[in-house]
Amino acid sequence: KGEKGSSEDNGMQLAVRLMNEQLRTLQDNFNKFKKIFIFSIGKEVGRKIFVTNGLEYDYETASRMCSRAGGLVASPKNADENLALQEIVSKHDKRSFLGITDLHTEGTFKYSTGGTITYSNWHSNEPNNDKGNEDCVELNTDGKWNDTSCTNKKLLICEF
Ligand code: 289
Ligand code: CA
Repeated sequence: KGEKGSSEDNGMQLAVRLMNEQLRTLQDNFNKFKKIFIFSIGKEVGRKIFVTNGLEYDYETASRMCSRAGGLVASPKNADENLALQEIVSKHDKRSFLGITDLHTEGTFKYSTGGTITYSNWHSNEPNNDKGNEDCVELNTDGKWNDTSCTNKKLLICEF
């Protein structure tokens, strides 16, 4: 190998340097886009991102819209996630559905993905299955949960 290296080596080095520059530009743009996105319509908690479109739908429609977008109706698994969702519902001053129902077995609340819930933040005296017709769960602006009718329209929040 000569001191200067072959022109093929030099070409390769240049190509790698250009690709690294392009990668850095892409990463910078992506990070900026993510910040703007989360600032305007979402919240990031750990590896989850919660996003709303600001509109209200019944549970079935909400579920379909989130899954069509590649996500799920938001389901807080701990107090930090619940707080992030509370901040979204407070900002919009609209209660949201959670991806939790007892549609399968009355009184046993499960995630839309299956499995009994491992975290909850029920309001006192809830869930009460009022009028025998409350199989979905809404998140109030105080962060507390209430079981409610799935045909009500609530703020759409998906998680990704
Ligand atoms: O239709 C009844 C609901 O709007 C809610 O009314 C009261 O806040 C409580 O009885 C709740 O449990 C109930 O879901
Ligand atoms: Ca209730």
